[in-house]
Amino acid sequence: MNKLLIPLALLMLWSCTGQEPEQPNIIFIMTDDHAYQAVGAYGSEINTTPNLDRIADQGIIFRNSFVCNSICAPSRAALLTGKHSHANGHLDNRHRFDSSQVTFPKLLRAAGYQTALIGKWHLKSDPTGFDYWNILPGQGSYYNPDFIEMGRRYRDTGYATTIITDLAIEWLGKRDTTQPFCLMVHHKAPHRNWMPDTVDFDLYDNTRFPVPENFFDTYEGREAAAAQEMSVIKDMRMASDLKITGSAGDSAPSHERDFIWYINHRLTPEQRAAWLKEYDSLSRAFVADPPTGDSLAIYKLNRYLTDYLRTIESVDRNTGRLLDYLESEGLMKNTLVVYTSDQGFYLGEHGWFDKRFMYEESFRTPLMMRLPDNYPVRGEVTQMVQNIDFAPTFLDMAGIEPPEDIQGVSLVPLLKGSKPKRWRDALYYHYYEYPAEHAVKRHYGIRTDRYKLIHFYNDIDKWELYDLVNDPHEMNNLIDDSEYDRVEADLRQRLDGLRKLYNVPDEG
Ligand code: SGN
Ligand code: CA
Repeated sequence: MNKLLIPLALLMLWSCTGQEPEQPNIIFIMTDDHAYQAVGAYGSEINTTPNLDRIADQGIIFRNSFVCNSICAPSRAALLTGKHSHANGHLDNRHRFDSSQVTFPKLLRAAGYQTALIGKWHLKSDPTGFDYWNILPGQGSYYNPDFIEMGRRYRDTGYATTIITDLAIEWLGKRDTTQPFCLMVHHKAPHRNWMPDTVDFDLYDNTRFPVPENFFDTYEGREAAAAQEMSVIKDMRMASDLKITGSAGDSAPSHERDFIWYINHRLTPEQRAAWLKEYDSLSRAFVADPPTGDSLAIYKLNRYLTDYLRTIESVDRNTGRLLDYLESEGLMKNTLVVYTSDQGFYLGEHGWFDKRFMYEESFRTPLMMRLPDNYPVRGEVTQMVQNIDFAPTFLDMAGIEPPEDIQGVSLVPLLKGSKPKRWRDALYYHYYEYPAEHAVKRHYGIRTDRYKLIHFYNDIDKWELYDLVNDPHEMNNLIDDSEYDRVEADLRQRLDGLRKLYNVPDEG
């Protein structure tokens, strides 16, 4: 039978028998910049996420989940196409997504799924392959966000994470219950500039978070790391990032002006009153007695983490609301619920915020799944998986043959509990957005279960080699250590092999 006809046949069978369709529903929840270090199920030492953890507790947690290019829009393009950046054409945030490409929502839709996308999109071209879409333009706004609903622009009142969840629940309530569905819920949070909901202002007040042991990293032997501009100490903006106004601490006064304008013009009087109550006294205390040196560095870290974690609190609460809805509607039985982020993030490790580097904190991303009842596996999955695997996985679960040129692999064998003998033993990574904000140089590399080899190129030509067992924080570049010559030679060969496998063009 033609492969596309199989889902149709299942659907007909279901409509005749009145039983649930075998094709599972899919709810894909993705946040923007949520570090695994700030997820309870991953052992967070700085916050709790009881609702996100519900997904892992009732399902599975991926211990080794990675992206292929740690930056927003490329990550989304990889998710939709199941292909590395060079193959889907979306190398960096400045590109416009070629929406004529084959994507998994298009294929699901052709096979009878209702498809919807709500929240951050960031791919510039309009979404394709969705019966319903309602997106934040560009980066979106935390407060009173604009939306573009199938081409119609409007402004809503409230907090982005809550509104996106409301819209998701509303869409679920209106959907055609005779068809399986795929709903993508894409939050803006916890993206910079970390503006919390007013209801979360009492959280983490005066908390002194543990300082990562490499917070004061000096980047010996790592030239690209030394050249970055994403330092908590040097590159955080006092006003928009840390919410401290009047300190004269911002390099460009326009940053503070723009931020104050946003507070005065975007927020409702009630929101503004709550905002000023929270941050005015902080600002006054800072200006009256400004910390200096290391104390200022630690102050910035604490201020950053306080607001970052508050935005995650709202994600957690709203995800709980969505899970409660699915439970109350009896939808859990046949629904795959995915929680992930478009990539990881630095929470002070190496002294940083932001992402982009192939180092662990930004290369990894949280991934938890609550599986439909007929998938028996629960607990941990330790195999290395990557964001190019989503598309083939969802297609596989729906019984749709993935396109031949897809580069990710289906995770279904892992979800079914078979222990595949030949799972991938190395990952390919490639970051392109340079020169650009945060000054992270172009690089590509390979990661195995133990080692990582990275080549920084373009206006630099440097290799880095890490032994992740002996040096999990990637402080010690072993590229010139002769004891690792054989490891390096092997990794170079395997990296060449991956570049051939994925047809990476020679440039870079
Ligand atoms: C904005 C942020 C950056 C961030 C990029 C990309 N600056 O430009 O810090 O790296 O987005 O983020 S800000 O001053 O506007 O906050 S991404 O998630 O869209 O890739
Ligand atoms: Ca992001």
